[in-house]
Amino acid sequence: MSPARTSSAARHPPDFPLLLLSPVFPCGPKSREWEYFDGKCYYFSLTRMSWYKAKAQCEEMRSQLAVINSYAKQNFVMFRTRNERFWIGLTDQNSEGEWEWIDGTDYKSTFTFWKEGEPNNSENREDCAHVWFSGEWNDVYCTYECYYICEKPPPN
Ligand SMILES: [Ca+2]
Ligand SMILES: [Ca+2]
Repeated sequence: MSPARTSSAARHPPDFPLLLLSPVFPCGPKSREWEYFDGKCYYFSLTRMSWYKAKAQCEEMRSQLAVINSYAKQNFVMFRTRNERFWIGLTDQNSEGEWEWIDGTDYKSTFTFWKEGEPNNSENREDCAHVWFSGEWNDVYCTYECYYICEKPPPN
């Protein structure tokens, strides 16, 4: 090892404690399950449940089901869901065919990434949306058991 590498200044740079704060771990240094992307923190569940339970689970963690409102976010999600089904915060259960984002984001003027032929409201009972193969979206019945994605702002 070079002398520079072993100097005490190199091992203990004076600003080291500061680096542990938000710039390096914006979702919190003790929150390994929350992943940072573009101003928000995301949780990818390891268990499957209905859309309703997933929604409640996110709320219990002071978050909400994810709202995918850009291609960049879609891309981020796609690489972490690995072709598995994950619920997102999109539903048409209030009015058939009228899709609504859980946070009030306007559906009609916002990015979508439906699989071709979806949403198809199969058997007239598919009112909740999940990501699937290649991250594309599909509607399925809301009691289906999926993994889920929660999102929240970074802690202060
Ligand atoms: Ca529907
Ligand atoms: Ca469908």
